[in-house]
Amino acid sequence: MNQPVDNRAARDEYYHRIATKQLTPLWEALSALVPERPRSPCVPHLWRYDEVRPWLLESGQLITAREAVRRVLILENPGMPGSSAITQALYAGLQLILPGEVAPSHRHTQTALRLIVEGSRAYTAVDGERVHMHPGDFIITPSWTWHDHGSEADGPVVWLDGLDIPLVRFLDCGFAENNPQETPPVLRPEGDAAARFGANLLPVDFVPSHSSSPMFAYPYARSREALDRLSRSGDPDAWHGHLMQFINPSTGGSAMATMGAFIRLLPRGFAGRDYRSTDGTVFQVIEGRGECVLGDQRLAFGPRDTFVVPSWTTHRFAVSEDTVLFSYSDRPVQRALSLWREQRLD
Ligand code: GTQ
Repeated sequence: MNQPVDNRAARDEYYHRIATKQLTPLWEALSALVPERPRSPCVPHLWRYDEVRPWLLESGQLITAREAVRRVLILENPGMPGSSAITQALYAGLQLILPGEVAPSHRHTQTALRLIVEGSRAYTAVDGERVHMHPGDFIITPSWTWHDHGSEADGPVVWLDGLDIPLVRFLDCGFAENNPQETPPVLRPEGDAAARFGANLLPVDFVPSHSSSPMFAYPYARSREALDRLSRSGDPDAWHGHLMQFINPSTGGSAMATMGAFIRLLPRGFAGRDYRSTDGTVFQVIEGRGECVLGDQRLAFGPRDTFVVPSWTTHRFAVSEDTVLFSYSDRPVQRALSLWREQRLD
C-alpha cells in the first residue's frame, strides 16, 4: 500500500509517546532541516551612525572602558533577538574609547577585526606591538593573541568590532583569559610587522605562529590609494565595482581564517547588477553615499553607517558619489568546507 494515509490523530499520539524518550520524526522537519536554499533568520538592516553615535557617547558617561573591559554597543540583527549576532556566524559592535582610557589586555579564541570609524591617536596592541589607528584603517586581532586598547586622543575614538563570536559559540570552542598585566609592555616598535610583512617581503625563515596574517594593520591610506589607482586604469566590475580582499601576505589567502574582509570603490554614478552569495555580509561605509537595493527594500547609506545583507539575499549597489565600502563575512569558513556559493544575476 503506497497511498498516503489520513491518520493525523494517530501520528500526533505517536509523536507524543516517542517524545518522552527524546525522539522526534524527521519527516515532519525534513524540508526545514534540509532547505532547498538558505532560509536565514537574519534580516537586512542598517544602523545610521548619526543615530547610534549619541547613545554610544552616552555610554561613556555611564561606564569606563576599564570597568566595561570593552565598552561596546552590539549591533544585533533584528531577526535574531537575544543572539548578540549580526549574522548567524558573526558579531558586530561599535566600541568607544575616551581620552586617557585603557581597555585591559585579554585574549580569546575568537578572532577580531577592527575598522576605525572616528578619531585618531588611539592605539591597539597585538602581542606586544602597538599600532595607532586612523579612520578607515583595518586591523586584525588573531585568535589567542593578547590585545589591549588605549587612547592618547583628545576626543572620542570609535571603531567597528567584527568577531566570529557566534561561530565559536556554535562550535563550543570558546576560551578566554585576562592578562594579569592590564597594559602589557611594548615588545617591538610600532611598524615592525609592517616592515617584516607589508613590503612584499617575508623574513626568510618565517614560521607562522597562527593562521591569520602576521600583518595586523592595513592602513586606509594605502588601500585607498590602491583603489584610486586601479579605478583610473580599468572599468569597475558590473556587480562588485572595484572590489579587493585583504590578504595574509605570507599565504595569499584571507587575512583571517574565519572571516574574510574586503574593500571596494564604487565610482560616482555606479549602478551595479544583482548579486547573491551564501556568506551573510556586514558592510561599513568609509566614504560616500548611496543605496543597497534588496528586492523591494532599500538601505540608503551615508558615511560611517553599518548595514548587513543576509545569506543568499539578492542585492545591488547604486551610489551618487565615489563610495568606499568595507565588508566582512564568514566566506573563508564556507570556502574551506566547500560550501560557498555565489550567483551573479542580471
Ligand atoms: O576588543 O577584545 O566588541 O573581546 C567584543 C569582544 C571587542 C575586544 C568586542 C571582545 C572585543
